[in-house]
Amino acid sequence: MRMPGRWAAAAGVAAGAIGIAAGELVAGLLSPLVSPVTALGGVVIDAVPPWAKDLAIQWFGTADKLVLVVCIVLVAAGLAALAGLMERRRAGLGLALSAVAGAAGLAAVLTRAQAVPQAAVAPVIAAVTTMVVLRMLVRKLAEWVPARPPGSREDRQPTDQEPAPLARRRFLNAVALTSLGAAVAGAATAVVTRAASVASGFRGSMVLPQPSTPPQTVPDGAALPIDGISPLVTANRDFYRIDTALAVPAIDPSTWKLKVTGLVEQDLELDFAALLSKPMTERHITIACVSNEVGGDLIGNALWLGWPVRELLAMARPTSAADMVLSTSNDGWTASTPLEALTDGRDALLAVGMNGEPLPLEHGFPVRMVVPGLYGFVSATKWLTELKVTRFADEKAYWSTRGWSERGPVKTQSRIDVPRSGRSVRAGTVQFGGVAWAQHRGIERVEMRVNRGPWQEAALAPGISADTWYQWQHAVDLTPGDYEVQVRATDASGRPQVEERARVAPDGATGYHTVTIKVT
Ligand SMILES: Nc1nc2c(c(=O)[nH]1)N[C@H]1C(S)=C(S)[C@@H](COP(=O)(O)O)O[C@H]1N2
Ligand SMILES: [Mo]
Repeated sequence: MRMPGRWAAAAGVAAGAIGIAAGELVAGLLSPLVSPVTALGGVVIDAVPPWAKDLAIQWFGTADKLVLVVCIVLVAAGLAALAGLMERRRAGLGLALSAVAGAAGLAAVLTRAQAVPQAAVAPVIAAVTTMVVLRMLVRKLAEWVPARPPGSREDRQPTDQEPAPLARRRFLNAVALTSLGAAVAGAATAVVTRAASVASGFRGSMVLPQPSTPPQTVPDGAALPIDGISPLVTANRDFYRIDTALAVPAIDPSTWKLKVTGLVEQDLELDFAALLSKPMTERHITIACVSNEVGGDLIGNALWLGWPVRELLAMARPTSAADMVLSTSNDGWTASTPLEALTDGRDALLAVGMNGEPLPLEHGFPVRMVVPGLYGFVSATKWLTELKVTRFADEKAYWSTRGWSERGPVKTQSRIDVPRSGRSVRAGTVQFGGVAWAQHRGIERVEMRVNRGPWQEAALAPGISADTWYQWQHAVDLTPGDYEVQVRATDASGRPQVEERARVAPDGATGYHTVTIKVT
């Protein structure tokens, strides 16, 4: 690319950067839950085909959002550079592209679940700022390097008579100032959104109520002393995170409300103070993602504090036609949970606490659902705002409209945590260990086999309850060589884990976790 072209592209990027930064700053002040960038990202997330979600999780794990943000930045930079080039070619062309991008941002912002009318201001500010700055920069560039006159093949180079050095300096200064302005606006946005979440959150100062139904005691021996085995209870900072929220919803608990609607005799509305005053139950419950591959780590066990959903539903009194509860989050995500799983006496909770702390923002603050025995995509709604009592025949949840099943009972699974696959270990007695789960049914037996030999029963640690995972261990004497080791579990109703391999879509993976190790 010739030099003036490069500078036109740079002018476009600088103009786009300051425009986007200005838009994000205005959004941070006016509509903290929805900004042009997060709204466009949300549209992309909702629009990508279901297999792409799996691929993203497979390739990037829980860093998939970071990757998306990087992609958005790259696309925005590319478009901005293009706008710069177009504007240099013909005044107005680059402005038109900026206006189209702004209109896309406006449409995205207004169609998000968190949309508020004032959210429309940010994309307008972004587009107008970009256009004004772009025009100004391209005009300064033309003063330095006049665009080619019609019919000529080359940009005209400055001649001795023209005050090129001065014009050049003016243009470069303008680009530098614009970039500085973008950086300042970006930093201000970070401060403003931070302040908003701190102000709205007051999560830090929140005191959790005491449970009137305290947790089951963890039986002796439930946590095995094996190096590298998954801890029996997963620390909050290590807990897997899966959701469609590009920006974590920062919800002010003092304005939070939960609505109960649909096929009920009594519509209800509950605020946070009312929820906290209810008799709380505290329970260890293991939750897992349907996208968890065999041997994967999209699963965790935490101590959840909450009010049983069945108590709330009992007040609303579902009609006999209902068979499902569609839960909705602040950001418009939905899950379809069988009504029965919420009323059959299991500890399905409106959770406010996780491992003795208020819910972390990314795990659903201030309130989420946790339902033993169901995958997260049909039960574990974070940033919960509504429970609509309805019928499977009438409503479909977020992932069910994208090729996943409507119901998601957890499949019995087991995992070898140590030794890790691919590791070398010393010949002699080799200690194997891991976890097995079949939430709400419980685990009865875990077996291991080496090189497809006979299944050997492993030592199964006592579980905290049928709703949590169990640790297991098994030691075998191995001589030097390569080994393939497999594990399988049987649930407490006597049903063995399914051997046949199935992919995660549409309702959860099956197959035996298989590791290969080298014994030296
Ligand atoms: N609001 C909202 N809640 C959600 C999701 C989501 O995308 N949005 N994802 C669900 C899925 S698929 C899973 S597996 C669990 C994960 O919960 P965690 O991130 O706290 O581990 O949250 C569920 N709740
Ligand atoms: Mo999930």
